[in-house]
Amino acid sequence: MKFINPYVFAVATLLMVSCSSKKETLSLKDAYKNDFYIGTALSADQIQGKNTKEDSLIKKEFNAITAENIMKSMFVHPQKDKYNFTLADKYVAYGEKNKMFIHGHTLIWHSQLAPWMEKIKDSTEMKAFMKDHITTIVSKYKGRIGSWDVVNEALNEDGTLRKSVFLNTLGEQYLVDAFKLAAKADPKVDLYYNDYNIEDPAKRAGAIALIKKIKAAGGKVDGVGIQGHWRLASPSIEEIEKSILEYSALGIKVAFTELDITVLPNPWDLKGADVNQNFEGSEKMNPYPKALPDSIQNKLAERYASIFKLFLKHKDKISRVTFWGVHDGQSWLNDWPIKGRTNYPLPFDAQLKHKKAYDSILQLKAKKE
Ligand code: 9MR
Repeated sequence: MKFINPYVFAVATLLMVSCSSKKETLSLKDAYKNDFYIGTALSADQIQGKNTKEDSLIKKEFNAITAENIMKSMFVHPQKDKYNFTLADKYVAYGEKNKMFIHGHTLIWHSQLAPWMEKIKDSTEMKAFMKDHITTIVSKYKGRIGSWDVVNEALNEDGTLRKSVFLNTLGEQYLVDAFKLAAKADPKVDLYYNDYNIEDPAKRAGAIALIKKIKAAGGKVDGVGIQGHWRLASPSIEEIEKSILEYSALGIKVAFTELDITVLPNPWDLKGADVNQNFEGSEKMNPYPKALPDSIQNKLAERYASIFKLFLKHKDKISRVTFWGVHDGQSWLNDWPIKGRTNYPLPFDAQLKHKKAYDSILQLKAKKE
């Protein structure tokens, strides 16, 4: 038998191991580490690490987190004089333990309000609520949370202000007040305005006007959160690019905060269809209950690739890209706008296996570096 130098053998083995482990540890967060944070939204179970497989996937792939629900007002502030921070504390501790960027979602939002908040009718009471709510929560996590969605979804599709309980009681001043209160409670934390469809021209113009007004009135706005609940064919890359450019021209950061791409038919796209019609249980509206056909899997991968290609082009303007959920099985899009469907909007499937979309996002970096 030929003599093998044990030293050469050891080095070769080491090299093989390190190469293969390098391949194995390749992840979204590592691939994009010099570009922007890659985040995910965590459910209450994920915050508590209940599923070990999901937990290792989260730690491997993501370096930023958002609480999908547990920081919303109905959960943290269920009664006027009562806060419940049990899960929020666990969420922040989870991020710290894993050295992740921690985002706060969300302070002022018309949805998922506690019932007592819905009953607020006058400006004095609403002012007191906002002061107490924002100051208590932001101060509690001062220095530990990196950014907050201060106001969420204040706009209608045409760019006008949504008639929320906040607008009805305080007028548009509530927007300025919210940002001022948050900055006072933690002067260093980044403050965002977060909304969906604000890459569409009319709503985008409304968002730009709103951010300018808040800033002109002395509010601190550090960034805009474009949620990114998108479709395979829309919005166009051109509109997304225009949005990145126009928002960053305001001197603020751009984050994509709730990215997912639905592959299912939308009842509102069916021209002439009655949206009140009951689509639940309809096979036509739930075409892939068992698996996603390759042709659509490929389309999803191509769509993610073109979106991330654009993000990379503007990485100097983008602070964070967060997927709305860890895997397809968790996505809110399985139940909206029609309950009980099977959707495939994320880079990981319901079995936690990475999809072609994941590969296409990683591939962009492999080509570059
Ligand atoms: O994903 C969230 C879902 O579990 C909740 O039921 C829903 C309640 O409104 O909120 C979802 O998250 C929303 C986010 O907080 C704000 N932007 C839109 C998201 C999808 O509805």
